Order: sequence, then structure tokens, then C-alpha cells
Amino acid sequence: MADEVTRATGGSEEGGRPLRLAVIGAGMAGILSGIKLTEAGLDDFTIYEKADRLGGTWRENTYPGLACDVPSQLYCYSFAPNPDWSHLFSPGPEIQSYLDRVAREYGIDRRIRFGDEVTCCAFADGRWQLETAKGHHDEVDVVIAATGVLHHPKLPEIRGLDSFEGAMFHSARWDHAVPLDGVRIGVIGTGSTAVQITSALVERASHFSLFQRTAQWIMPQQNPAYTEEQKAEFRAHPEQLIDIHEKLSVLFAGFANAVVDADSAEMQDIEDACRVNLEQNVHDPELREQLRPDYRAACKRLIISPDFYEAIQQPNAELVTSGIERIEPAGVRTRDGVLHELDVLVLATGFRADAFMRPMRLLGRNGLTLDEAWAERPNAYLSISMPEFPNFFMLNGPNGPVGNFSLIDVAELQFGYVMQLVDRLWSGECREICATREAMDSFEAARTEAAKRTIWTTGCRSWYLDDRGIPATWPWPFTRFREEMQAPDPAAYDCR
Ligand code: N01
Repeated sequence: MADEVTRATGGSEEGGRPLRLAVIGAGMAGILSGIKLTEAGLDDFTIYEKADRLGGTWRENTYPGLACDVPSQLYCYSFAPNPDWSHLFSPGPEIQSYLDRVAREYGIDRRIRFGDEVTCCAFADGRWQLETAKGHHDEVDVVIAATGVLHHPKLPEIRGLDSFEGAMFHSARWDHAVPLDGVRIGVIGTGSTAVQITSALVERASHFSLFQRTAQWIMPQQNPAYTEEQKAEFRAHPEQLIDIHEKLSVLFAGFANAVVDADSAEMQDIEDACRVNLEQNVHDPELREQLRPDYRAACKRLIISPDFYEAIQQPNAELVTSGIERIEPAGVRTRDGVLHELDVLVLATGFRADAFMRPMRLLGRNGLTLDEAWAERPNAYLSISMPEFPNFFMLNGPNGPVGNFSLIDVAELQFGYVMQLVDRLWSGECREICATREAMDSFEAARTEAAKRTIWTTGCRSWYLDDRGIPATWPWPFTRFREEMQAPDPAAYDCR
């Protein structure tokens, strides 16, 4: 994949008119952008980061048990393999350290303006005018929005939420000052986050209550540690890591292909594995039925865990399924009248997935606002470009592949594509470039139609689904995404 990016930027070396760029966000995709822009010779850029540290989701999420459910050898830049991952699926802090290290090694940390949020981007006279929260102004030719997918915590609408007298926080706002050992902990939610927290905290809590609104299928997956010998071997032969990355990429593409075809044999295999996991590893028949979802596996984002069932069966753990009536000062009152007394209440209730790029104000040609452009819902041609927002490109934007893929793979492919658009600006071929309305509309129509065949529409509630019940994700095989990202279709772009 590194080659693809290099190829995509090939030809940029000669350059043309000088371009100044802004990258918004110093998470995984923003760091990638900085590295690749520098390599391409486009050195006049600033990365804007609202926080005082880089890392995006890996900075924001620090909950106990945090790990990525994409294998670490895949969840890293293709050009910066890491021989030192501790596990097949390494913990969150290791991923944060990896991003810190890569940014430092490539000199990208010095290019980040920390603690200054971009509040407004307005297109005027062929350039983007940026304003930041600290009153800084910048004028650039190109904006790359690497603002992330899931970072606006969604708090549950439950009566009495603020009346709780113990410690309460969202999973992405973990309060590390709160003691967890030997106390009564409650977690609301059963998504990927809650499952990881459960596995990590049951053994520390005196009593652990998991408030489940909807049961989840769990894909069993062991998480072995890499031995010191293996790491030494990787260090001595880094080419092995490239090979592993490629093989994992193919494996995950296979998974991705399965979920976009609800009737595929591969999808059936995934469902079978989840069902066997439940049947074999949950021993109490009543608990097993409480944990059995009434929808198909992978309809919601599939959860991967080696030990969730083991944790929830511990004597001090309780799965609460009676539904939450309200929160009271002492704990959670369920609809059966029981008060579950707690010291700590964690809201693992997910994120506002439709809040792309907000609350930044974005104004395209003729003052068109993002809110107007996205009045119905967020969308973008191939998840990258929007009509009337020239020279503005998104990484991991709306409708891109998000389901159990490596978002690093996705961002690398997208960046290679974006660089080809930037090349056309750099060479002077055009001064403004963005997707045409026709390209956007026909992409949207095809995407909506294809979405109907995916596993995500087979009858469940999930953050993938938009207000129409259409999954806001890439509905085709990953191979198609790869192909689309090889080169922009010139007919799809308004280049002037
Ligand atoms: O959030 P979610 P998440 N009362 O939206 C429940 C990525 N991620 O933070 O299913 C009661 O999946 C809600 O219930 P229901 C990954 O992409 C990755 O866990 O809607 N319950 C659900 O159980 C993931 O998909 C990793 O009925 C309420 C839960 O809260 C995404 O982030 C790790 C409620 C929300 O689940 C989001 O995961 C963590 C209410 N009022 C996250 N409101 C890995 O890489 C909501 N819920 C491993």
C-alpha cells in the first residue's frame, strides 16, 4: 500500500504553483497526511489540533481494557511497521505511544498547532479562510479534514441522570481519579466499549452490573502476546511485518466482503462462530438466553472478545436486562422496581456518528454552509469530496468503510486518492476542484441501493443506520473501495 501512496503522489515532485495546506485533526489520519505531504514535497502546511496531544480516538479513549479489535500488525501505517506490539490486539496506550513515536520520527509533531480548534473554514476568492478558537487566522489553498468519526459522546436520555451521587462519566471521558478496586461499578451499554470495560473491571469491582438494552453477538478471538523471540525476529527481518500486514489486509477484506452480502456463505460462517461461542461458553441456560440476540450476527458492529462471556459469568458480575426506569442518587432503578446501588456509573453509550466535522462552521462557494449541504444527512462523493466545497477533502468522511476495517488502511488509500486531486491543483491544471453534483447524486443513489443487501439492514438498531434506516457506511466489497481509490474519475470532478 505504501507503493500505492507513493505512486499516487508521483509526479508531484515537479510541482507547479505553490500551495499552502491545512490539515484539521492530529489523529491517525492527520499524522498520515503530514507525513505524506512532506514526502510529496508539499511542505507548506499546518496541522490544527484542538487538544494538547495528538492521537485522536486513542487520546480520547483511556478506559480500562481499551484495545483495538483490528490486529496491531494491520492497525499501523503500512510504511511504519512496528516489531514491538505486545499482543495480536494490543492495548490502547500502546497504539497511542506508536502514534506519538511515528509523529516524532517523521517530524510531524513539530508541524502541529496544539490546543487550537478550527472554528470556521470559509471559501472566498479561491482560498480557504480559517479561524481558530484562539483567534488565529490562516489562509490556505487546500484543507484536509481528518477530524475523525466517533468523538462526540452520546449521553443517554435517562430520567434522573444528573441526580446520581457517585462518580459518573462517559466511557470516552474516563475519570482516572475515581477508585475502581473493591467498589460497586455499573456500566450502561453493551457495545464494543462496554464489552472491553466489562472484561477489564469485573475482577476489580466488588460488584459489577452490566445494564443491557440489547444483547450482542460476540465473535471469539484469542489475543496471544508476542514473545520476545518473535519481536527479535521481527526486528531482524522487518520484511516479515510487511508480509503479515498484507496477509491480514486480505483476511480483513474477506470479512468486509462478507458483511456487505447478508446471504454469503462467509457471513453464515461468522454467524455460526458467534452462535457456537454462546452455546459453548455460557453455561447457565437462563443467562445464555438473556445474552442471545434476536437479530443476525454483525447486524450491529460485530464485537470481538476473548473473554467477555467469562467475565460476565463471574460470581460478582450481574447482567441486568430489566430495562432502566431512572437514575437515582444511589444507583440505577430498573423497571422491575429493583434499585442497583452503585459507587461508579459508566455511560458506555456510544457516540454521535452523524456529527462529522461539527461544531466547526464550514462555508463553501457562495456561502453555502455545511448545515445546508447536509440538511438531510452527511454525505460526500466517495466519502472524500463535496460539491461546492472545492479543494476541501475528507479522510474517513461520511459513508466510508468503517465496519471492522482498519481505518488506517482506509485513510492511506484515501490519501493516495486525495493527493491525485491535489496534484491537479499543484500542477496548475485547475485552481478549484470538487465532486460534481451529478457524481455525488449518482454515488449516493448507488450506495443507498447497495446498502439494502448488507447485513446491517437485517433488523437491528445500530449507529451505522441513518434516519432512514440506511447504513451510512461503504456497502460494497473492500476490493471495490481499493479500486475506486486508485485514481479519481475525471468526469466526476468539476475542475476549473
Ligand atoms: O458504542 P455503541 P461503543 N439506555 O454505539 C447502549 C468503535 N469502538 O462506544 O444496542 C440503555 O456501539 C446501546 O444499546 P442498544 C466501534 O466502531 C471500537 O461501544 O442501542 N442503553 C449500546 O449497547 C464501535 O462500534 C473498539 O440497545 C443505551 C451502547 O449503549 C464504536 O466505537 C472499542 C442507551 C452503545 O454502543 C462505538 O462503540 C470501542 C440508553 N439510553 C469502540 N443509549 C475496538 O476497536 C445507548 N445505549 C475494540
